[in-house]
Amino acid sequence: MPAPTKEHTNADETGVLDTLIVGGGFSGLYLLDRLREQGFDVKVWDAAGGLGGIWWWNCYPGARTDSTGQVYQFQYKDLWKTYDFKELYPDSDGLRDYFEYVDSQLDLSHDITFNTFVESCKWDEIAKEWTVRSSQGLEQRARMVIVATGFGAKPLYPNIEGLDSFEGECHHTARWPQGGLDLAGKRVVVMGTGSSGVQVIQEAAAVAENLTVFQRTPNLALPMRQQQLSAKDNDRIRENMEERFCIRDTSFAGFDFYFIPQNAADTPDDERTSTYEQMWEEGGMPLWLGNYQDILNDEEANHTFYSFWRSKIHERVKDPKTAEMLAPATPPHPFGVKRPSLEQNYFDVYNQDNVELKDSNETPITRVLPHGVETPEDVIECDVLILATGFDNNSGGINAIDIEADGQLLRDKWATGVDTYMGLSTNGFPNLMFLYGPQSPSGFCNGPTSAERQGDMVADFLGWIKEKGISRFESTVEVEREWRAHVDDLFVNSLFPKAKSWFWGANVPGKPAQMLNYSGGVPTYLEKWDEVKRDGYVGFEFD
Ligand code: N01
Repeated sequence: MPAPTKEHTNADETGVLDTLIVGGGFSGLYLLDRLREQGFDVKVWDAAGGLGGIWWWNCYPGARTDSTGQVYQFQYKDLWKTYDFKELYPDSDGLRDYFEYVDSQLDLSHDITFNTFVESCKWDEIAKEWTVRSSQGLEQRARMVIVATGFGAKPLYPNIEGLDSFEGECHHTARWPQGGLDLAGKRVVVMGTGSSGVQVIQEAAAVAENLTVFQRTPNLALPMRQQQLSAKDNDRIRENMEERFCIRDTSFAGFDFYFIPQNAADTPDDERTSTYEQMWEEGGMPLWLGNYQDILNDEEANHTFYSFWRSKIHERVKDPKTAEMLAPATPPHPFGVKRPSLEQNYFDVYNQDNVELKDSNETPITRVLPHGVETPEDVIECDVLILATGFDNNSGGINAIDIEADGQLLRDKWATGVDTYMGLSTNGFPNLMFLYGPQSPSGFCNGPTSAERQGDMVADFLGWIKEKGISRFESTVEVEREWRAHVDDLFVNSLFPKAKSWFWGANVPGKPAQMLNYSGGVPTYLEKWDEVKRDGYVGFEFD
C-alpha cells in the first residue's frame, strides 16, 4: 500500500480550504482520499468521537450490518485484499476495526477533526466561499462544502409524555453509551421493531430479566445466516471478489447480486416455492433485492413471497396470537417496500418466558413514568427503556445544520419538500454538494458502493471545476424540478406508497410526504450522470 503522497496542509495562505467535508463515514472518507490525491486542501469535520460515521454512533448491543462484510467494504486501492472479517455480517466493533485498518493504510484521520458538530455553513457571495462553524466555536472558510452526513444522522425521538422523567437508563439506539450498558438481569422495554429494534431485542432477550417489546408495524425480517470466518474462509471468499465487485457496480442496489430476470407472477407455483426455499436457506438481502424482478412492482407477485415468509414465521413462533402479531394474515404492507431486516433468532425469542410482545397500535405507551411505562392496560416497571425509533432519515441530518445562502436557510427552502439535482446539489446554494443525500439512490444502495461511485462522480466534477478555474457552481431550478418529478414518478408507479416508511418521510410526524430515495436503480443513476458529464455538466451554471 503506497503511503499518502500529498503533504497535508490546513488551508492556503489566506486560511481558506478548497473543500470541507461534513461527515466521516464511508462517503466522506472516500472523497477525502480522492480529493487529497487530486491535490485539494481538504478536511473532514465529524461529530463522532472516532472513525466510522454511523458505526461509531450505533454501538447498541447487537448492532451489525445487514450486508456481508465482503460487499460492505471499500473496493478501491485493493484494501479488501488484506483485511479479514471475523464474521460474515460484522458487528459495530468489527466495523470500527475495519475503519481503523483503512486508516492505518490511508492515514485519513490526519485530516479529520472529530467531536466537531457542524452547526452552520454560511455562503459569502462576494468572496465565493463558505464559512463553517462548529458548535464548539471552531470556524473554517472553504470554497466548497460537501455534506456527507449520511441518511441516519438525526435520531428520531418519540413524543411521549414524561420521557424526561424516567429515572432508569433511557437511550436511543443511535445514541447508545459509548462505554456500553449491561442489560443482564434488567427489566427492559424496547420501543420499535425496525433494524435497530430487531438487533437489540435479540441481545436483550438473551440476558434481561424480562423484556417487553412495543411493535407498531411488524418487521418482515429475513434470515441472516451468520457465519464466523477464519483466515482460510477469508482467503476463499477473496478468490472471486473481483467478480463480485463488478456485480456490485452494475446491480440495482449496489450489492453483489441481481434480481432474478423472471417474473414471480409467470413462474409455476412449484418452481417459485422451490426458489424461495433455496433462497431462504441461503438467507440475506438477496431475498429482498435479488428476488423475482416483479416482486416490488406487482402486488400479486409480492404476495406470493409474503405468504411464503408468513408460513416460515408461524413455524417458529409457538403462541398463535404472538405469531399472528408478528406475521399477520393480512400483510401490514407489501413485502420489501419497507426495509426488511436480517435476523438470527428474532422470532424465536418470543417463545421465551421472559419476552412479551405488545401491539403499540392497541396498547401504546401513553406515558413514561419515573420507573416504567404506562399503557391503557397497565404499568410496566422497567430499568432500561430503549428507543429503537429510527431517524429523521435522508434530510434530517442536513436540515440539522444552519446552511444559509443569500439570506435563505436550506431547511426553509426544503420546508415543503426536498429539491435536488440528482441528490447532489440544490439551487440557491452554490458550491455545496451532498453525498448519500436525499433523492440519490441512498436508501436503495449499499453504502460503500454509493460512497465509491458517487464519490467518483463528485471527485471528478470538483477536479474539473478546479482545472477550469471555476469559482462558483450552482445547479438550476429547472433540473431539480425535473429530477424531483422523475423521483416522484418512479415512486407513485411503484408499491412503495403502500407502506409508511422512512423512504418517503412517513415515519416523521409532520414531515412532507415525498420520496427521498431514488428508486430507479444504481446503473440508471450512473448512466444519467454520465450523460450530465458528457454534455459538460449540463444542469449547472458556472462563474
Ligand atoms: O429505524 P426504523 P431503525 N411509536 O425507522 C417504531 C438502517 N439500519 O433504526 O414501523 C411507536 O426502521 C417504528 O414503527 P413503524 C436501515 O437502513 C441498518 O431500526 O414506523 N413506534 C419502527 O418499528 C434501517 O432501515 C442496520 O410503525 C414507533 C421503529 O420504531 C434504518 O437504518 C441497523 C414510533 C423504527 O424503525 C433505520 O432503522 C440499524 C412511535 N412514536 C439501522 N416511532 C443494519 O444494517 C418509531 N416507531 C443492520
